[in-house]
Amino acid sequence: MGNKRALITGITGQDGAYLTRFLLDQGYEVHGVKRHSSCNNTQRIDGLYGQPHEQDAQVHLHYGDLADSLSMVRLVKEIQPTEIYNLAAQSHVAVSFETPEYTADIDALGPLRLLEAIRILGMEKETRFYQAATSELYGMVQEVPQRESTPFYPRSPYAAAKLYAYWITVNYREAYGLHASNGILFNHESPLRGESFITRKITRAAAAIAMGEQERLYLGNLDAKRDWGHAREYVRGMWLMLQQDEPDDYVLATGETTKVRQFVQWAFEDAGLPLEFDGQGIAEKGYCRRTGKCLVAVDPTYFRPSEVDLLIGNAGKAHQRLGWRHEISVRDLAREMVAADLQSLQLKRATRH
Ligand code: NDP
Ligand code: GDR
Repeated sequence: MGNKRALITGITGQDGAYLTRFLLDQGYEVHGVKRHSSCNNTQRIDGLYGQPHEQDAQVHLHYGDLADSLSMVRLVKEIQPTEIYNLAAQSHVAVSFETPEYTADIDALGPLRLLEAIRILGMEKETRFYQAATSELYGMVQEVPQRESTPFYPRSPYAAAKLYAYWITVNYREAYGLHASNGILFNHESPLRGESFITRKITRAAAAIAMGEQERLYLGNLDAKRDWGHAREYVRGMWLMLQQDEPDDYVLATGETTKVRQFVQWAFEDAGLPLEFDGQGIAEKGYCRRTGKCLVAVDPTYFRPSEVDLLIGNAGKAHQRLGWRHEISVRDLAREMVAADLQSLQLKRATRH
């Protein structure tokens, strides 16, 4: 395929930002869908996109919304992308319990709208499609480690919506011959991770407490286990899926699982505040410093109505067929995130004085 032109929905999110950089390095012209917002929501990609009057800009932003099929059809028609990466979603599992209908509209019907846009415009042969599927599909443990053939058992409105998205992507591939692939990605994090997801919530708080700007961190279930990788490495896997002759579905994961409470301990250690578990049970006493000051406590309001207890992925198929492998360990990921949060607080403080 000559003249590579990508359309990224969710370009303003964590993965959108890393994928944009990656595709620019590969020589792509990148188009992204952004939503209107009362506040600037393009911080993660500021500096990458050009102004409309700049002829040689390689990143172009367009207003649109996955809830608005007309805007999707119009953008696909105008841009004529060779690849579409559907990363846009209401991506917060806990929030999906509060906004189940909206989550279904964006996360389930959104991909359908894009797939149908490709079909309506007769672009089945020109446009390849990536769907951001998720390890949340596995939900209640059926088999470990989880791989492509593991049965799904969604445990949230988010996961149920993504289940529809997964199958509609498979269906359009089988029914209409679209080059459409699902990336079943396990959790991936970075310094650009949204601030209400657990890893970033922890690293930001560890940095803020170390700098004397926060007293305590409140969390929910500390016993959940996640397979955490680095977002920078995972976007390459997305791209590799679309470079294959045949479309298919792939797990991307590290194969290592870590408890939330372990990540807490690493992050506070990296911020210079090693914690001691008091042995009494975290729910009662929390994590404390030797001085007895309690820095991390459990607030049951963060518990979910139904939880995914254990995720650990087997990315063997991606290793074999895509040549994809992760390199960054979860321990190094925690270190990088804490360092970035400390640096950003130090910068803020320096500009305040
Ligand atoms: P983020 O929450 O960081 O980004 C989500 C993006 O979707 C943002 O750009 C957001 O825009 C956009 N968006 C939300 N609603 C709409 C809408 N109605 N119309 C258009 N755009 C919308 O998510 P991540 O980057 O972490 O994840 C990317 C995708 O991968 C998501 O689909 C997520 O569900 C999925 N996923 C993520 C994993 C992870 O660990 N990060 C693992 C597996 C799957 P705005 O900035 O305006 O809010
Ligand atoms: P997850 O990520 O639900 O796996 O979905 P999140 O970081 O929100 O939660 C991970 C685990 O930590 C527990 N937890 C808390 N979570 C949050 N956000 N805040 C808390 O205070 C807290 N305390 C404990 C959770 O209960 C959970 O077990 C992410 C998203 O990026 C999805 O879009 C993606 O599909 C999946 O990863 C794979």
